[in-house]
Amino acid sequence: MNDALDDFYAELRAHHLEALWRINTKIMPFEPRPRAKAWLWRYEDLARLAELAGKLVPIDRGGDRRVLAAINPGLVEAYGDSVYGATATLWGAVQYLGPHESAPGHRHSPSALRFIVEGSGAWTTVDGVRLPMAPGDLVLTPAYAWHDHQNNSDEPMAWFDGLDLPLACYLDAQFFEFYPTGELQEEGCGGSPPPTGAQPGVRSSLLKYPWRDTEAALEAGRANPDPHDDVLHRYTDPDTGGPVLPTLDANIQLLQAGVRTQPHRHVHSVVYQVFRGRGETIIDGVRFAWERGDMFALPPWAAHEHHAVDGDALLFSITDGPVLRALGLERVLGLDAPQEITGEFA
Ligand code: 1HN
Repeated sequence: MNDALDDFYAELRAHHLEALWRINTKIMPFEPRPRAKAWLWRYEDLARLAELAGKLVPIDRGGDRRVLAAINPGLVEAYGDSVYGATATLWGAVQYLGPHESAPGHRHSPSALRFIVEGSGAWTTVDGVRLPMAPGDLVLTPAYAWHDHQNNSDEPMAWFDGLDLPLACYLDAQFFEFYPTGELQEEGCGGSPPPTGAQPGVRSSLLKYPWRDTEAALEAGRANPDPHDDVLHRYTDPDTGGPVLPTLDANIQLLQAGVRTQPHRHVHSVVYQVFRGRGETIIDGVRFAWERGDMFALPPWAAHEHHAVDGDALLFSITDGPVLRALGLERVLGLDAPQEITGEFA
């Protein structure tokens, strides 16, 4: 009898089939069991290693970007070296340009944004529009927009890069082109139509969200805090009210001194970068202490709550919320009681 069953399973395998009852709890758990782990990358390490990369690795003409990407160790455990992301869908990285360095033009199907934590004197050019970058600014490089970066100052410059690249990789939907000259765009050169047949989504008419406006929105938001996120400002496309990029939401939240947010869970994953201040986020019972410039990843469905330590703190973040909502896969659940702390991230 068992021989017959073993033979049957072997024959299934030989025909490249599998029986649902052998895999159902793996592929259909009662709730998400993400392979990505909650993780934190310290700015101390990011800044030091980015600077070292600046010394060791020149940016070749026609080459690419000096970017150090967050690689989630839980994804590596599950999938080996075929997945590169801070979460299964989100790329988070630090990009570094030395004094008077530039990163040449290119464009691609994944959508990207930059958030500046520190430094000034550099700009990103998007379809010929020069966008100076200063702390607190958010700059978009939508799908198929030509973009290059230039640092004309005597100081190095580093910023956070967020992309939907892991998702695009999973969907095998990456297209990439070098700028035709292989160099920087001329200011005012304009964009180009997307490659034949490409169907990029809605592009926000606003490509830069300056800190001044964001700060004003946050100050106004103090009057209307959210129990789970305190003062949350979602960056939006001014024409549609929708997300800044078809696949990505960008948010910044002010954690007011003395406020402890209530825990909640959601299916969208998040990559945070600390813009200002210090604080703690409890994720599934583990305490993550953070300070300026640190980057941390929140996997799908992880319980989390935040609080600032020593005054106000500001967290910038990206999420794949627009994807989850478009697919009908989002779920958001508030939790009643603060989490019990069971460990420290070290
Ligand atoms: C990219 O185009 C940039 O333009 C940064 O600054 C990071 C990571 C993967 C693929 C493209 C940039 C990137 C990227």
